Amino acid sequence: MLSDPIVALATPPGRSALALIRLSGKGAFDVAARALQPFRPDPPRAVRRVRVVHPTTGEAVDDALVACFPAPRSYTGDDLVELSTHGGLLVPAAVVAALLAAGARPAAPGEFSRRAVLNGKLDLLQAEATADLIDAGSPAQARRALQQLDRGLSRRLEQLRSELIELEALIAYEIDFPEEDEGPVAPEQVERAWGAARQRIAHLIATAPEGERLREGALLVIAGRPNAGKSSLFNALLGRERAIVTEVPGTTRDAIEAHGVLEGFPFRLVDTAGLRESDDRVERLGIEVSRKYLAAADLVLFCEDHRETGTGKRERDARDEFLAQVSAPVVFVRTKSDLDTPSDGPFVAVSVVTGEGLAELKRGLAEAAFGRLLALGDVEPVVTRARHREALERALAEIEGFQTARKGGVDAAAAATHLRAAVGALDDLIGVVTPDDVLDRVFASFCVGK
Ligand SMILES: Nc1nc2c(ncn2[C@@H]2O[C@H](COP(=O)(O)OP(=O)(O)OP(=O)(O)O)[C@@H](O)[C@H]2O)c(=O)[nH]1
Ligand SMILES: [Mg+2]
Repeated sequence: MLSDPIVALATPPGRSALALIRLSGKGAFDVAARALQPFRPDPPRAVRRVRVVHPTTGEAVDDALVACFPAPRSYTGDDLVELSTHGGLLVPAAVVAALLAAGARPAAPGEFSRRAVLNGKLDLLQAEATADLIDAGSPAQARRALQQLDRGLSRRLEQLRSELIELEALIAYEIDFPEEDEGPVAPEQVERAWGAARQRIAHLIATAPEGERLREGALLVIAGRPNAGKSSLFNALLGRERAIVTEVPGTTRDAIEAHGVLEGFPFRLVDTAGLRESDDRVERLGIEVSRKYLAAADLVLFCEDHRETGTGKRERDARDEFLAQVSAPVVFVRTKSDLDTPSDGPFVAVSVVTGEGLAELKRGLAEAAFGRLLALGDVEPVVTRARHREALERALAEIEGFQTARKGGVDAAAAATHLRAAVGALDDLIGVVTPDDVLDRVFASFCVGK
């Protein structure tokens, strides 16, 4: 059923002072009345104290606070009850059990937000932003999610949508009066409107690589010869001793991945086995893994200990051969600068002993991985999911199709179908009319209670 009463714990289970339970749907207040004493939904949005009692056993479960949000002024758009109970493992579960016994059913993951979308309280982009905000592990992710929750991207798309509809209106005249050469609408006007819409969509698509990277974290792979100081730098960037460091070359034998935040941006840092020819079977496997990571990297941090490299031709060749295989941008680092006489070059000199160069390196990495987002600031909307990018690419293809059709002398009505399709792609994106399978995909990753 679409709006039957559902219940779920909205906070994570475990030891805590309080827990929040949500109950929503048609008849939610009746369900609440069977388990809460005393229960009155009026006045709305006011908090009052209640006793939670299991409706069949009569057992007292908790003393709680309750607030009622009658439809449509609630998160879901249906009647909604929010209960603050005591925390821990037992009490919240017992309160949920009491509400289930009173007639609710357990909510599926993301079901509250899904109803909010179906009831027009949130658009699909905002629902996604809710999930992103909860999952955010860095300030930049949180700011971006908040901006999307605030309809930053939605507004931009709605603006685009109305521009396309205006363009449709412009050529509607040609559809109605095809035999007239000079209508009231100059061809340049159509051309201008078309060009503007096309450019706006292209701009949004161009934000996608870094926008998607912002959600997932930039894959930063630290590479270099054995003993170059890779693991030391990995630990220094993470701010904790995650990888083993020794003076023995070949210490790291497997790739180690960890989440880190640099300059407020999310990174997936990977420490790798030093690249060299090796007879050791385990080390060879590690080096193979390093190569796989290098192939997938968004950014490579190439470490060199200048006291050891750059001497022999063989080593220089090995370095060049390595770099030729990397397609991601490479940031060069000269390690152990405390042991070395300083010199200039296209690299950042760092020392994990003195901390020299680390701040500069972090800034450089954030700039290399998220430079476009940094330039856009937090106000310009950004596309953060493959779903967004695909819809915009579809819209762009239709807009191109419109122009091709016009240039090819196709009649106005047929050309206009491309504009319709472009508007449709934007509607899918915002979630105006959203098919069930799209909703299933969007909400599949949500947690229960959201
Ligand atoms: N003085 C100084 N020593 C460093 C610095 N960074 C690393 N070292 C030393 O260099 C040695 C190798 O460091 P690691 O971080 O294990 O080097 P690695 O590149 O991970 O080495 P493998 O895992 O064997 O490939 C250790 O003895 C570190 O203490 C530095 O900035 N200054
Ligand atoms: Mg190492």
